[in-house]
Amino acid sequence: MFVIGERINGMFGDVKRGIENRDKSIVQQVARRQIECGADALDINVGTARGKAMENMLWLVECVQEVTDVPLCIDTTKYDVMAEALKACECPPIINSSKSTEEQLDSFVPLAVENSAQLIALTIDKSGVPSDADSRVAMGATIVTKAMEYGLDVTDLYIDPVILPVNVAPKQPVAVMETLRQLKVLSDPPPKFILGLSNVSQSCKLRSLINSTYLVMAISAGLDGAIMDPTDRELMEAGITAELLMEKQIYCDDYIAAYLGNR
Ligand code: THG
Repeated sequence: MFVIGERINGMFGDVKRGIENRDKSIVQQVARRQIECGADALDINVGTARGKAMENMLWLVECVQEVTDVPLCIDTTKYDVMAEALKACECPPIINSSKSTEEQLDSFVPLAVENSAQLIALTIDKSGVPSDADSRVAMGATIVTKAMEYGLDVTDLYIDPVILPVNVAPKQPVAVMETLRQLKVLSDPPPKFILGLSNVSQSCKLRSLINSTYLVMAISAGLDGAIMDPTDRELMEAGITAELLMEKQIYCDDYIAAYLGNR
């Protein structure tokens, strides 16, 4: 399971204050804690913090790189902010994200190739997030075709079928799993699959339970990783156990400690 820590996001009050006050200690603390808990990479998103998106992003990248050497997952829809942030990354980064429109793929796929970056591509087009699996699968095929056209290794490609909150979009969790099952057999080797897991429980009660239950379900449908909260221990343990039962880990009595220790 490839775990991208979601917490360096200006959507969270502590990180937002850290960005606005240029207070490195708050942000670096959140970065270190996620790594200690098992994050393989860190999502970097300036969210709604006051100030210029470009300056905020470059400050965040520099701040996080002072305390970690894991790959950064640059989370912005702005091409110029993405391009500058990638240049500032010391470790091969992850581009988060491109939509499935021609225009976006024609700019973000070459950007990934030029920067030796991995790319997350969303099954979102001009009309937004599709309500069914079929449209998502069609967009997934477009994404893989574009990757091949520009010479992006398919193993450096993550497709994100985009999960929405279950309280307002109750058919989406099933549609996303159906998409995962269908796209897994699209190419050999297949691309990888990722989700912004916490979206599923936004504004719901029992968030942690919904997140961990859906993580297990999505892993059984073929999910490879998630942008998620690695500091939620039960969530991490549920994901690791799902991978054990999918025969992606070998059993030993201490399989959770072995997984977290061996990364
Ligand atoms: N796909 C990709 N990238 C993404 C997403 C995705 N990046 C952003 C997001 N979705 C994933 N990250 C989060 C981070 C936080 C929350 C949800 C998804 C979240 N935040 C609290 C809330 O809104 O209630 C913040 C409140 C708080 O606790 O302070 O739920 O889908 N590729």
